[in-house]
Amino acid sequence: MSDPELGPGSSNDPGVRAAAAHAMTLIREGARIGLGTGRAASAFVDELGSRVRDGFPVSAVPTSQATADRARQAGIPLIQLGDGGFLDLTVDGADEVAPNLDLVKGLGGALVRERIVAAASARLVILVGEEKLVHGLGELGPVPVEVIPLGAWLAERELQALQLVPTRRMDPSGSRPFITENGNFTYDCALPTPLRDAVAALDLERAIRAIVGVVDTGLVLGKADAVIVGRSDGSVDTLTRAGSRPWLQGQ
Ligand code: A5P
Repeated sequence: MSDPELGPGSSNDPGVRAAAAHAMTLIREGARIGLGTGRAASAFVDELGSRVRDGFPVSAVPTSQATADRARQAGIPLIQLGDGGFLDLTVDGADEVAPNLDLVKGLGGALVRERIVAAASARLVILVGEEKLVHGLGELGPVPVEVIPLGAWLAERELQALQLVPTRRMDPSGSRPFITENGNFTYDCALPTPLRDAVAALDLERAIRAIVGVVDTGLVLGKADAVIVGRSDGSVDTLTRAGSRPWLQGQ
């Protein structure tokens, strides 16, 4: 997992900070908010916390223990998913953003909870630095896949049969598998080539989900309503689904 405090894309990166500050303009008093996991989501938690400490009323559902801890420290009131119905929005990060706002998520290890909380939200807003914008998903890194440990051997073979190169993620010690907060393994699956378009992404997502023992994939398709892209000079762009660009075709 990435260190949330260091390096490009960290929660202290100026671009990520700018995107997080801009996301605050979307938050209304009394909002019920899903809080993602990772460096960009942490930057947003910090921004939100500072407003809450000034008396701004919100409540939030975290997508991981790390985010819950950070939100509590920041003074943000936490609620259970389902308390009071749907959330107004979820704010999260992503590992890659395709031209139509399809995403790869999960390098931070919380993809299942992130998907559940996003599904219980009226809107999903993603915060990234511009280095995460790609022409085709899989361009920068692997697609994470969460797998029930009992099914791991079988799932690994099936992932290979889809021409993926799955690597079981290890914990920071390097000697034991990384275990998600749901008690599962994660396979980081390298793609032979980036996905050409939204149809290829959907086909791959369906094929992976059809494997016995797979809980979820990091392909988050057709879900993001807006992506706020932060740049190191502090400027931001907001991309919306309506303004999406073509994928790899015609490049
Ligand atoms: C966590 O499981 C992930 O989905 C993160 O949202 C994603 O990895 C982006 O993380 P960063 O904001 O740390 O790059």
